[in-house]
Amino acid sequence: AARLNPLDLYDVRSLLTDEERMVQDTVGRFVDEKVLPIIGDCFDQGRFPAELVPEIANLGLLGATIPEKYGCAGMNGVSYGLICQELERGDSGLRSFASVQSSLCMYPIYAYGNEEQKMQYLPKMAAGEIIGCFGLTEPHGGSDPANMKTHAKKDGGDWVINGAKMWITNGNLAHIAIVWAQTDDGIQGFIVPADTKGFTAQEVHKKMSLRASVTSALFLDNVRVPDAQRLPNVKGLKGPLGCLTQARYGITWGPIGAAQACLKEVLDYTQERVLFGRPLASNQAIQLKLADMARRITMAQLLSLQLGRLKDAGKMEPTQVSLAKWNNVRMAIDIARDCRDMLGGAGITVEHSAIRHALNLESVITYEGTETVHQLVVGRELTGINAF
Ligand code: TGC
Ligand code: FAD
Repeated sequence: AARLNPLDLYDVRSLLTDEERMVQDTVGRFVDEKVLPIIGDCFDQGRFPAELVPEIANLGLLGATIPEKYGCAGMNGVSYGLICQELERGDSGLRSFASVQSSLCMYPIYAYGNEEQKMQYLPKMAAGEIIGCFGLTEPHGGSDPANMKTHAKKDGGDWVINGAKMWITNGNLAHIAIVWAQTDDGIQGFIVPADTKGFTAQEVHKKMSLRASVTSALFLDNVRVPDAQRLPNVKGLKGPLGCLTQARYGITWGPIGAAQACLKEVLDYTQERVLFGRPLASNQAIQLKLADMARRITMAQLLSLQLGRLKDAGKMEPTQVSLAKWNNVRMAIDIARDCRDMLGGAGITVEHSAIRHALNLESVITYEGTETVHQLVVGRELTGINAF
């Protein structure tokens, strides 16, 4: 009898269009050929593989859902999700790079920028020639961005920005930063070129997670930008939160890839490793764990796909994104930790991927809204009571 695909027990792939399958296969090949051979060493060395950016751009993976008019691929939301899933099957750091560039930097320019800003930045960002970072979180508390201290003051035709941002992905790689700042008119977004006087990025070292990704602090000391650098079409916290909804949507898909990588690894390992005279996989205690992983991956796949279909129909709600981000990252981190355990001692080095994924997912469960934040968003939806 034909065996089911252990990484896709419900044949979720059959629910994809030909075009979506093609996107998945193209990114999957790239990850198999270019990412997997180097990524353990990148993590070990604390190095982001910047040499992969041109190919990621050539494949159309940056700003993939933005229309072709702006040099982008014009794909649908499900395809963007599949891109995230395949990249994170490689490493969460690589998916982070793509999430930030696409959803947190290109999306706000596309959604809140004027035509000149879109033409100036989007084609070069799609080509990977301009890299962006997104500065919302501040050192005193990321979960409550409404309480930001960074502020921008109007001075003639310019804005003068002061403040600090913390834990910023791509910070030291970026040519531009999307900086969110308090103004007399509420929170507004600014496109700040990284070479502007008074702007500095300082890389965060000693990370035990997302080691193949650049994370930085940003400092803005009387940074002066013309009004033309302000994103004119949004004011208030809903500006940055609207970007987060896009990125979080992609993050619901990414950890499915990480979990699949871990499951595949232990399926191979437990069949080959012989203990007590039989393959590890023939023990009930092992099979229960493997079966439970397949169950949780399957549920996450169906959740993200339906979320993507809602998104492409223009019906996706932020609460639905919160539920899926919470569920799918929790699913993946639990699987990665269990897989690490099933590899025994071999599971503690980067020769196997489980520990790398498990450690990466410690960031993924924290960033883009912690697990608790997302649980409280769902609780608020159910009860109508704001418990933050
Ligand atoms: P609240 O009163 O709920 O909302 C303020 C305004 O925003 C609107 N809104 C949203 N709009 C779009 N998408 C969403 N998800 C939205 N959620 C809320 C809302 O309708 C309202 O609009 P209006 O017109 O009425 O003003 O705001 P709150 O202060 O109560 O905050 C709620 C809370 C806690 C959920 C929010 O602050 C939050 O999400 N906190 C977590 C912050 C966070 O996720 N930071 C992430 C930083 S970026 C990052 O981590 C990148 S890592 C990426 C990588 O490397 O891959
Ligand atoms: P805090 O907000 O201080 O939270 C601490 C703890 O308190 C958490 O467990 C939280 O769940 C809990 N908590 C908070 N509020 C409540 C409550 N009301 N009730 C109960 N518990 C609560 N930010 C950006 O802007 N741009 C980026 O590119 C970016 N990249 C990142 C990359 C990495 C690797 C990491 C680790 C973070 C990144 N972040 C980025 C920041 C990230 O979004 C924040 O770390 C996150 O939002 C949490 O903020 P915090 O770290 O200040 O924790």
